[in-house]
Amino acid sequence: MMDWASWQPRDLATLCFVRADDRILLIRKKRGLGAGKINGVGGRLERGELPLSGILREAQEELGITLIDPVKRGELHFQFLDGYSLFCTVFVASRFEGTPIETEEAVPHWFDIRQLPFGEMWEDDELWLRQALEGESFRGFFVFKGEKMVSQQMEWGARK
Ligand code: 6U4
Repeated sequence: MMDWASWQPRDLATLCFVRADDRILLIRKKRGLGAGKINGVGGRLERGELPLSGILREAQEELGITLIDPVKRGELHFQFLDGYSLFCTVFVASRFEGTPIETEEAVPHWFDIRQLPFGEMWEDDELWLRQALEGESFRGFFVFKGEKMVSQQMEWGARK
């Protein structure tokens, strides 16, 4: 069993899911952790960087867009059985400036909110992404063996 109370992540990261009406902007990640998968825009924080600054930078670097209204919705705790660990702050946004472009890191794709591509996403996303898009707050605690989720625990906060 994991002792999450004393858990310390190796890295800090962010994710942002941009929702525009019934569509959501996702990326196919070209490199790094989860390369090939579809996910929100995001990545690891630089040393000393705050989550909000990090997600603004990643949206610029990965897609060439400027997020206008990212709001924090959740916190994800990932322990990998090889020893790696990652804490991720999840944002939802509804406005941005610019046009999403393919970069060296990502290819942008719009999806209908009723047809999210869970089969191509990290396994935990199906446990919280719909709720996050509806404005719920959450914390998730996950153990992964490689790309396979081997345990999960969710905590829910107030609906906006
Ligand atoms: P580099 O290659 O250093 O630019 P960077 O974009 O900083 O990479 P990277 O690629 O290591 O970060 O990936 C971290 C990203 O992966 C974060 O946005 C969170 C995401 N991520 C990792 N495990 C995840 C999981 N189980 N579920 C999920 N996102 C996950 O939804």
